[in-house]
Amino acid sequence: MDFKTFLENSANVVPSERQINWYNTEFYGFIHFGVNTFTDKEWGDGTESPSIFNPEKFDAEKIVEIFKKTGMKGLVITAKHHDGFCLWPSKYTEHSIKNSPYKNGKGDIVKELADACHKNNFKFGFYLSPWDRNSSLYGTDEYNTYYKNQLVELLTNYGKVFHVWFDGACGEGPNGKRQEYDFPGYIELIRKYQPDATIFNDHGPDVRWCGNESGSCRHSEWAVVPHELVYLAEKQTDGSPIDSSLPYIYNTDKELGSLHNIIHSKGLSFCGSEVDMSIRPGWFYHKEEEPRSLERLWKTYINTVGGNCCFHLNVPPTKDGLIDERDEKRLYELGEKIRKAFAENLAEESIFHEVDEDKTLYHTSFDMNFSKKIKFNCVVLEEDISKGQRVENFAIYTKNDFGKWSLQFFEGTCIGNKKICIFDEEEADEIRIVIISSRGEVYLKKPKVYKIDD
Ligand code: FUL
Repeated sequence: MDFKTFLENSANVVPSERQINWYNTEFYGFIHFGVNTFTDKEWGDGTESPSIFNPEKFDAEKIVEIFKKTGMKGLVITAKHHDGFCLWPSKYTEHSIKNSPYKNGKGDIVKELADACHKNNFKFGFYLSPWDRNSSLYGTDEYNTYYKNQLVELLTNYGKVFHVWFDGACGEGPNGKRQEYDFPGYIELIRKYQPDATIFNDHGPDVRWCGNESGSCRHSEWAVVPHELVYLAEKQTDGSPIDSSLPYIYNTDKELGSLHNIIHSKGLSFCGSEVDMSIRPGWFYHKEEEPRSLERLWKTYINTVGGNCCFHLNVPPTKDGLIDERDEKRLYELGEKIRKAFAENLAEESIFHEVDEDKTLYHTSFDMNFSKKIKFNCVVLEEDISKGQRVENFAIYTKNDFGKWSLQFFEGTCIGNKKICIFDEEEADEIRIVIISSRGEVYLKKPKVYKIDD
């Protein structure tokens, strides 16, 4: 295949409707809750007694309210973590909430949260750990049936699900064996019962892991990546100049979707990156830990939501089933900062157009004209990704005193779903966005411009 055809193919790798909806969710909460909350551990070994689980003040509505105020649009609950303890009364195991003192064994944390989400127009999702250190079936074919049965319970009894989170961890079960997970079989069930839900997994199909748990995002975070990396996703292009063997690339690599990586691929898929991180060092609640600073959370928000990813922030409830006051305060601060920063789009009335004389297939410019000079330090760029992710490099300019477009104040790679560009304050009545190079024709939405206070 010649290079031009290859570029054209890569420009036309497009997201599904559900992937576009997922991108629009942008920022959602993760809740790690279970027996570890009571044993003060990160990983339970499956021998915990259900009698320890009793979050007497658990308040799902309050959690949804706090998350909403932070600017999140949904949440994902650990319905079962590696210890195998189920936060819903699963028919298929005794290792569950039904044998706990919580509401005298009549409680169902998954239902309480799902109901609170649906009632408050908040998206609901779940995490179901494939690794189960309690099930005696783990390591045998029957475990996959057991896991699928649990999946169906969660997919059919709790209303609409927006996101299903598969943890890639695969350790030993109680009998010392490891399990071969039937991901294609699990995915089939999700497509059958919740066709709109996106599926997160290290290797796709819909959303991939960013490769770390510290909230850092690649400088160039492409959603169009080698199929070998996300082999559970639909392969949208075929063939490549070099037929490499599997897998030559991994989630933690510094570069994933750049041209020099994808050119060696056997095919390309669309699979955006989710950045999952906890507000505290641990995923589960530990009293002595402190929440991360506002600055760290804000930067992570900007770099993820504004870096062609989604931000999945974990906030673990306490033994009482409440959000720790320190976390609640930090979330409130973050929500306020986000709200204030993006409250007023200064470009609402501006005129936005492509500069015809600058346009070739792989290069173009867009101008924004304002009726008066504005002060700003943030420009938000978005590609219409329903047509594919195309922009390789761009720069943003204003004019000098002689009317020439020579003052470049920002340069970046990758736009994709959203790029939030923040820089020192500028003052201008005209802004030019130069697409230095792209993989095909560029479909840029009208940019938004803000003045963000410190
Ligand atoms: C990891 C797990 O081992 C952690 O406990 C946590 O659930 C994190 C989100 O994923 O693989």
